[in-house]
Amino acid sequence: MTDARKALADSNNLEDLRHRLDPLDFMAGWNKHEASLWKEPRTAYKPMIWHWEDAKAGLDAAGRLINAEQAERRNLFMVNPVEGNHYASLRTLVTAYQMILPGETARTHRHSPNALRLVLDVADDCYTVVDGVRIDMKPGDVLLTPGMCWHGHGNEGKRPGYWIDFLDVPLVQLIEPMFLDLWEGLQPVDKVTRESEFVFPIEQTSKDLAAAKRDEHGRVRIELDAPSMPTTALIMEKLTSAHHAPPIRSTENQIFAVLSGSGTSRIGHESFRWSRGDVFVAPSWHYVSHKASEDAVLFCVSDRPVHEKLGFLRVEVAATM
Ligand code: GTQ
Ligand code: FE2
Repeated sequence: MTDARKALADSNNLEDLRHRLDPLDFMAGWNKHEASLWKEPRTAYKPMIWHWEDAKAGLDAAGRLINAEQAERRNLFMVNPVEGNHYASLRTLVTAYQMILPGETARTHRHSPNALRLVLDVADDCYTVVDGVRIDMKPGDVLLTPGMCWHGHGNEGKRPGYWIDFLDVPLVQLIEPMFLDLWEGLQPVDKVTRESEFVFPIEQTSKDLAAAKRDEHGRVRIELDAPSMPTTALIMEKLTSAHHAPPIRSTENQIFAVLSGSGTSRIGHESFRWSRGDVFVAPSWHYVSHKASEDAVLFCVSDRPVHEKLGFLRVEVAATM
């Protein structure tokens, strides 16, 4: 036995034992500095809102100051102001506003994180190319770029195009399977279509929302069926000023983007007033409820499938009086 090991074995008291375990990078469970388990989720991530008008002003300035080639993507990430965080919007997800100027291309690349976009303001001829398929954007569309699908963006129109990106990058950073490949320029287009598994066109979403029945909580919502997106659930919810559902909390991390209308949402103990284009986030286990002041549609991106797959999903509805 080495001397150090002998000393360890012969420890006379807990204090000695701890000092001899230290250099071996053992931590005695009875000496833990902080609890490793707790009664219920207590995320440090904060309920937050970001306003579209601010993002637009920032992106328009960036449009004067940096081109798409220099920027790779001209985007503004929505960073949750948690100590040590410089990127994520929530523990598992990140969201960003992105803008592309007329005549620009944002070169093709692919990465293991899954990404999707909600189109905000575009005119004709603003598009994404996913695996060689050019999809022209319309406001309200949801475009998918599943993990490792090649994707780039272009704008052959006359006006800047703006959209909101959602990615599971923080989850990938956490579990580490990060891969990225770059293409030279924009991938050639084999096909131009809006009928693709990569797009949920606004026309269809509107029809489906109009036909949707209220669920058990009185919510009018549809889930976009995206089997190629393993980590996110995509939900469109229609809110009317006459109805509101009870507060619901879930282990999910949820990002909400306002597709249309205005209202107020309560996330935990905070209230946020929102209107078109704004983005707000509900970290795990915060009660969420929405109140529309005029008819509104919210788009929700949640990490629910991750919780479901791993057996962690819990949902609770607040008792109503
Ligand atoms: O458009 O490919 O906001 O890869 C962040 C990472 C957008 C994109 C973002 C990305 C993209
Ligand atoms: Fe990307």
